[in-house]
Order: sequence, then C-alpha cells, then structure tokens
Amino acid sequence: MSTSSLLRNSIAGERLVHVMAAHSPLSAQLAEEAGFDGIWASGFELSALYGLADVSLISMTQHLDMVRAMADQIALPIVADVDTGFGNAINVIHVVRQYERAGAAALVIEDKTFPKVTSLAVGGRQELLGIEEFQGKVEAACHTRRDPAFMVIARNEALIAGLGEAEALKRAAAYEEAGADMILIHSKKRTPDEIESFVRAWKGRIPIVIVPTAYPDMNAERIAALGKIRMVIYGNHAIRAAVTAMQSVFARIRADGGIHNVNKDIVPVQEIFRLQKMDAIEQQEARFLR
Ligand code: SPV
Ligand code: MG
Repeated sequence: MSTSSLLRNSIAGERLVHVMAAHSPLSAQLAEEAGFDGIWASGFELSALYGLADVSLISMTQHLDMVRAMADQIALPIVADVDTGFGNAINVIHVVRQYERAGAAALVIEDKTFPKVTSLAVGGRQELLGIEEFQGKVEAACHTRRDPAFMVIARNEALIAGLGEAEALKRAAAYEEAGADMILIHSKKRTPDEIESFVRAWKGRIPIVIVPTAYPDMNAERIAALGKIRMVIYGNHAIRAAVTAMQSVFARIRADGGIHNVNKDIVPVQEIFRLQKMDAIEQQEARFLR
C-alpha cells in the first residue's frame, strides 16, 4: 500500500493522526521510532537548519532533496510543507509532480503570497492570495496527482492574517469546493479559543488539521472532544529539541573544560552506528569485499 493510502486510511479511521515535524532523514527516523503516524517535512525547521528565516529563502530543490532523503529512510507517510507552492498554479503542477515522485504522501499548500512570512512571527507581514487564485492552485494540485490517494491539504491563513473567523470559514468552504482533501487552519493565539470557535462553526465535509504550537494546551483529549480535527502537526518540536540539547551539551563542555562529564548523558557512538545501519555495512563487507 502507498504511504498516501496509508495516510488516507488513518484520516478515515477513529484515532487522531499525530504528525511530527522533522528537518532531516535522521530526525524523521527518530520520529518514526517514537511511534508517530507521519512526518511533517517542515519548511520552518529546514530554514532554521540553514540558519535562515522561514520567509521563502529555502529553494524547492533543497526542500525536495530533504523529502526524498527522508522517504529513503522511513516507511511513514510524509506530509510535505510546500509553503505557497513556489509560485502560481503552474508552479504548483511542477511541485506536485516532483513531490509525489520524491515519495511524499501529502502536501500542504498555503494561501499566502510569495514570498511568504513565517506564520508565528509577532507582527509578521501576512498577505493572502485572492480566494479564486488560490482555488486555482488547489485545483491544479488535485488535477496533477497521479495517485488519487495523494492528499492535497489547503492551508488557510486567514486567522494568522487577522482577517477573522467569517473570512476563514469562507476561504475554507472555497478550498473544499476546489477539491482540497483537508483544511489546515492555523492560529498564533496563545489559547485554543480561536481554533475551537472555527472548528465548531465549520460545516464542511472535509476534516481539519491543526498546528497547536502557539496554544500547547490543545492536547489530544481536547482535540477529540471537538471532533472534525483528524490530524495534529507538532510543527517545530524537532528543531527546538535539537537546539535545547545542543545548547546544553555545548555549554557544559565549555564549562567543564572537556567532554568527561557530558559523556554519560548523551547517546553513545554505538547508537549513531545503529541509526546509520552499520551492521548492514559490516554484513555487506563480509559478503562482497574480496
Ligand atoms: C512549518 O513548520 O514550517 C510550518 C508550521 O509551516 S509554522 O511554522 O507554525 O507556520
Ligand atoms: Mg512552513
């Protein structure tokens, strides 16, 4: 079964689908081992990995290479964050062909103008496309997919742009009409109220995706109580966990004047060998090197 079909089945099932952000094949592997249902190939995380702001500076090729390399290492469905689709509906056609071929199971395309500004920035400049133009991009994505199970998720940034619930609902209905499989509704409010109100008011047939980074109190229990939300994306927790760990270990090495104290608190080299599948290399050497 394709990972797209796997993801579709999970969305159609009873259990909430938990998708963890990753910025590399290694972080995707760790998320898979931790038991998540899918990987969020995050533009924010990849931008941060390069020390760049998430403002459309990372190229499609860079992001696509990451998705392809992830798909090589994991069996989980990959939900590709393609930002605005790198241009207009014509660019989106190219994007869908490339990402499907690279092994993504779904893509999320957002209704902002290119170049975008990251959603959670306080006071960030947020400009949205006209509804009809974005409908054209969603239609282009749906029309282009080869596997009918490949999911096209329309990301609605009306609340992020401060345009209010009525505009968010209008856009969501228009994106459903254009063929979107799910609506990702994003919010940067510190409490879940804005999202909960939107979800209660949503009368569409397609389910909702949320990214509760700004309102972490929205846990699985609270999401289940609302209904209609079928996927939760943990948007930037891989890169934040990595930064937390590195800052702490680097500071300790500097303070201790060596690695003697931190050594017991970080994984041994053997754990990295395991993740690199060194045992397979050893077997191949024994069999094939003459
Ligand atoms: C990302 O992880 O790249 C996202 C989620 O798009 S957010 O940063 O919250 O916009
Ligand atoms: Mg993003």
